[in-house]
Amino acid sequence: MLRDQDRIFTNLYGFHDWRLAGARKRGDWDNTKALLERGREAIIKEVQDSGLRGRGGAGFPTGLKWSFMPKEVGERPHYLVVNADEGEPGTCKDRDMMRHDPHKLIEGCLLASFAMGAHAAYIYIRGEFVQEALNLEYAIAEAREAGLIGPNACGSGWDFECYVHRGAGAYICGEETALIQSLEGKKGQPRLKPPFPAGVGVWGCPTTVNNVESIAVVPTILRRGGEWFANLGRPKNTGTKVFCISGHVNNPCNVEEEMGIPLKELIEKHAGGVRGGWDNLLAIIPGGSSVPVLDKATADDVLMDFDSLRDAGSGLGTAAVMVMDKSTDIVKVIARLSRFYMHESCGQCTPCREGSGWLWRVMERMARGDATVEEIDMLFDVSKQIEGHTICALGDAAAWPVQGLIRRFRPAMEQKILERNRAAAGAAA
Ligand code: L3W
Ligand code: SF4
Repeated sequence: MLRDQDRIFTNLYGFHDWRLAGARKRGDWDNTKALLERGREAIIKEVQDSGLRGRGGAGFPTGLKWSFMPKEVGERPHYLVVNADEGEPGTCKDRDMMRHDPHKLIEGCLLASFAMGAHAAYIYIRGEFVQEALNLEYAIAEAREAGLIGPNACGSGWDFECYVHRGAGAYICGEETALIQSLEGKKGQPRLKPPFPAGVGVWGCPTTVNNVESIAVVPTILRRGGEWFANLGRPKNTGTKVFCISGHVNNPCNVEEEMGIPLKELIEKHAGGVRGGWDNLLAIIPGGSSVPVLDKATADDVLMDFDSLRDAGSGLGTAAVMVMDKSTDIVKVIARLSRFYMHESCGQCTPCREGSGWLWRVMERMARGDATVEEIDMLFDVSKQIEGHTICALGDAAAWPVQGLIRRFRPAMEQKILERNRAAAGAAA
């Protein structure tokens, strides 16, 4: 279990003042100038040494991503974009960080931007996060007033501005290329990669898009050292992580823990356990709605990190842990998720546009038992035709929950079909 002294987001629960005075008492903005004076390469190396992997879902190494930015700033300015469009169902960690710890994010923006040669950072925030956007704007104004950002930020000689841009409620704008389009004032639709944003990003300029948590942990990593972070968690899955635990638990919460904590321990220590006890557990979605569901047997000993969950047939995703006890109709749950992805598909690619709607319609029938057992295999086959055949990961995200359901809970689907057939036969008799 994570020791209190290794927690980064000590203000996560909002007990203390999130404004500059409170943030400073917690160590934020403490001699940031000295961190900047280490130089661009040294900052990137420290983040690489920490083993930090992106906290938005894909787990791509953050320091490596930064290293893709051109070393020299030529005619095209460099930009940092913070993906604060937190829309993944079950996920509410970035919201808490921006609400209760905005200065960690702003200081992280300065350090990351400097390391990548960017004089401006855009925080693209989900439109529904009204209070968080207000807190961020307030904190940015405080930082500017104190000379921490703006011209000659922290007395370092580096000019840096930070802007908040509010989204308008589309899940797909959390995909990095759609986010860039939206930031530019265009329709928020993903585009093919490559080119990656490090080559062609905002207004065609070199850009790095990072999740809120990935940037907010950077000041602490630089102060305490990449080695400190790398010693937490497990190899290739280092550091602390904020988990969002919701559903059928006694105490739903956001909690920062060590990467690689056993799932069962996470739920029992921090969320008061599963309603009715661990044996009453039916299923868990461990990383936001885009990753496949786990059954209890797998959840019993799986560790909460990128590689362990991948090996278990799921993923860490955004680390949003959704717990379902035995009262849950799991087929109905996945049908509801299918509706979500169908609704949020931007419609550019045929497999996603047509396939997500098709999955939803068949899943609705499955939830009613109004299907044949053979259609379960067909459903799986069609989901495979969507996976990997689209411009962005939303197509995969629509396919994976359905595949997870069929892999782990096929008997529940067959049971519904049999029951409906039996009821129909009884009515006809
Ligand atoms: C330069 C290369 N850059 C990869 C960069 C790339 C991106 C990052 C990861 O999807 C996942 C998705 C959702 N040169 C590069 C390179 N990059 N190769 O690395 O890229 P990628 O394509 O693996 O993932 P992605 O498109 O960023 C994100 C999953 O997250 N998700 C949901 C997300 C929702 C939220 C939210 O609400 N906050 O994050 C949940 O699992 O399914 O798999 O930056 O440019 N050769
Ligand atoms: Fe749009 Fe879906 Fe294609 Fe992504 S996969 S670009 S959401 S149609």
